[in-house]
Formats: sequence, structure tokens, C-alpha cells
Amino acid sequence: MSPITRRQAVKLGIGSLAAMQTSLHAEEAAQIKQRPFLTAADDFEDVSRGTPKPHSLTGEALVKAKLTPDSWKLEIRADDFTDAVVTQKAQIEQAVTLDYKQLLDLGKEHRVLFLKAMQCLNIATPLGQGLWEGVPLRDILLLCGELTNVRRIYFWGFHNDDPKQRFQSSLSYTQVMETPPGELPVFLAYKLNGQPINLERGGPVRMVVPWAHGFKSIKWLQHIRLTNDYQANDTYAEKNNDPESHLKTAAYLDDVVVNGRSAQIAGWAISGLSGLSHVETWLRLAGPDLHDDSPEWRKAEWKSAPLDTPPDWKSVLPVDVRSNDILGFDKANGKPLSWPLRYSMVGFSTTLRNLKPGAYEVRARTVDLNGFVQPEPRSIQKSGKNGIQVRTFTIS
Ligand SMILES: Nc1nc2c(c(=O)[nH]1)N[C@H]1C(S)=C(S)[C@@H](COP(=O)(O)O)O[C@H]1N2
Ligand SMILES: [Mo]
Repeated sequence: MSPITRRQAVKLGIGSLAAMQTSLHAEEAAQIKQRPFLTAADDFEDVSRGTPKPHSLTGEALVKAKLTPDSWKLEIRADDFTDAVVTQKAQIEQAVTLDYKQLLDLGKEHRVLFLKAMQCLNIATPLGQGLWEGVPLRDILLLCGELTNVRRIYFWGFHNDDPKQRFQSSLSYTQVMETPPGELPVFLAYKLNGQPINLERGGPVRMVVPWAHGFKSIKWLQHIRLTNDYQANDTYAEKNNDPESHLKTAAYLDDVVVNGRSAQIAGWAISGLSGLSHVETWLRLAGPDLHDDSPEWRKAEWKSAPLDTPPDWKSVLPVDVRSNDILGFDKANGKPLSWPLRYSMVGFSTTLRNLKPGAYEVRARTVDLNGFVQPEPRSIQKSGKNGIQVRTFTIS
């Protein structure tokens, strides 16, 4: 099916089902499973390569791997890559080796805090949402002094000293050094949800690339190379993935909660690179499989599902963190500069009432700030899975 057909299918739409869809009433809110705004460090879905997994190491092995705060070291070096096209090597005035204490000291002056949804390009459901704290990579690269012929930066973490297990990612020099006003910098994170980053989430130090899928956010970070190679040499460029993908604006459904003749529909939406305008749901009587090019899409009646309002930040954030200090928040009043927050998740919910007994399907989709409805815009699902999710339920 051509993208145009799909776009038409999801953009046109006049209703056939006349179920009542209204915003969530306060008394019903209690029945919906409370979804915490921040995911506990241990509750993220884990996507880690390596045998053994670096976070399964203990004791001496952990120290040898330099994965304790005392043993951790980051090495920043010039890469001597050249080829037929790239004839000049990158050079840096000074190679840098940084330990954990030095990183934390840099944090006293330069720290940034950011709420990020972590999502794998290849997994439809977000892995979790965390408050990450660290030092912008741009401030760290200043320690290298004068840079010559540096066009990209690549980095990798501990990988059992086995080159085949290396998991590497890369960014352009511009992306790292020239953060546009109001945009988010790449940073070396040393805290998650107010605590030192646990091993499973990539501690002691992890790269965080705010706008990107998880594969750019390298765990157990230990090596940075400045290179004149202008091409993305990410491990994830293999297997047909788009190494320049960014978080997609998309909705993800929880299981439906049925209560008599009502159904509570809820989920999370990620505000990706193109922003999030609103979320819509479509109720359909369970029937034949709905194919991507079914004419039914054209008749679908999509209805807005309200987004959660900003939470009470004091009760959501770690005790020693003020929302005023988080990127994307007003420094003076501590309120988000825009809602939903960029590259974060926001809950949505709606209650469908007075449903006739029967079997139903419900779908949810986002509309981004350019007016594109999910799953547009897309080239291929290998730039991030954003298919429209469906849940089924029965009213008896
Ligand atoms: N060193 C290293 N970093 C890594 C990975 C890895 O296997 N090794 N996996 C990446 C991928 S593909 C994803 S989606 C995220 C997952 O982050 P999480 O395990 O904290 O949820 O980590 C990324 N960082
Ligand atoms: Mo991933």
C-alpha cells in the first residue's frame, strides 16, 4: 500500500459508531490503574546486549570492568580513521581521561536535568520514563582543547572486552556542540530519578540523547572518539535500522478496564520530534481483521481522548529536585514551558459509556503538531515502530 493511500485513510473519516465518548469523571479516575509518571529504575524494560550482561557482574569482576563509581573511567581520544575519501585524521589538542568524581564535580557547575521517555526503535511499547541528570557532552569535549578535522563523535560502553559485543553509537559534531535555544543537549548522565544510575540502566555513567531512540543512549559508557569519519557508524545502523531516527509521536494503549456498560480507555503518548497535538481513539465492533488498506479507515470516527494535565511535580519528583531546574520548565515558576513535554510521555484517558453488549475493538492514535496523524509521517517502521495499537474488550 502506498503511503498516500494510508494518509488518506487515516486523515479522512466520518463516523459509523455512535458510542458516547466523554472525558474522564473524577469518580472513575480511581478505578484506572495509577500509572506512575516516573518509572522506577528497576521497572524499565531492559534492552542489553552482551554475554554475560554487564549488569550481572559482581564483586571483583565489576571493579575490573570499571563499572563501580570508584573504578569508572571515561577515555576521550582522537580516532585515526581515514579512507579514500577522508584523507585527514581527526586531531585533538589533549586526550582526556575522566573519573566519576571529576564528572560529578563538573556537574556542580554544568548539570542538566531532563525527563525522557526511553524507547527502543524496534519495540512498540516504551521502556520507561526517567528523570536523568548529567553534564552536557559539549562541556566535556571542551576539555580536549583545540579540535581539528572532527566531524563526528562516537562512543561505546563496557562490552566484556569482546569486540563482537561492542555496542556503539554516534552523533555529528554539530548535534553535540551547537544545542539550539530551547533544545535539549546530549549529556553524560550520572543520576536517574535522583539516585546514582543503577547497573541495569547503564550506571555508573550513561549517555543520554534526548531526542533519540534508546540505541543512542549508550549504557556503561567508557569510550568517546572524535573522528573525521562523516558517516554514522552506529551498531544500530546494521539490520536496516535508521541510525538518525528520533522518537516518534505515537500513542500506546493500556488494557481496557470494563465496568458494567462503561469502558475506560487509557494509555501513554510519546511527544516525539514533531510534537504532540492530541490523542484520538476509535471504537469499532469486533469484526473481520482490519487491514491497512481497508476502506473502513476512511469511515472511522476518531474522538479526542484528553491528555493528563501536568502532575503535582513536588509529589512526582525526587525530594531534592525542583521542577524549575529541569530542562523544558520555566526557571521562575517551575511550570512546563509546553505541555506535553518534548521527548516525554503523557497519559491519556477517556471513558466510553452506555455501550451495548458486544465485543469491541478500540484503537488510539496521535496527531502531531504538523497535523500528521499516526502512523504518518514515516518512511519505514525501521525508523521507529509507531503502528496504531488495538485492544479488544467485551461488554456483557
Ligand atoms: N552499552 C550498551 N548500551 C545500550 C544497549 C546495549 O546493548 N549496550 N542497548 C541500547 C538499546 S538498543 C536500547 S533500546 C536502550 C535500552 O535502555 P534500557 O535497557 O535502560 O531500557 O539501551 C541502549 N544502550
Ligand atoms: Mo533498542
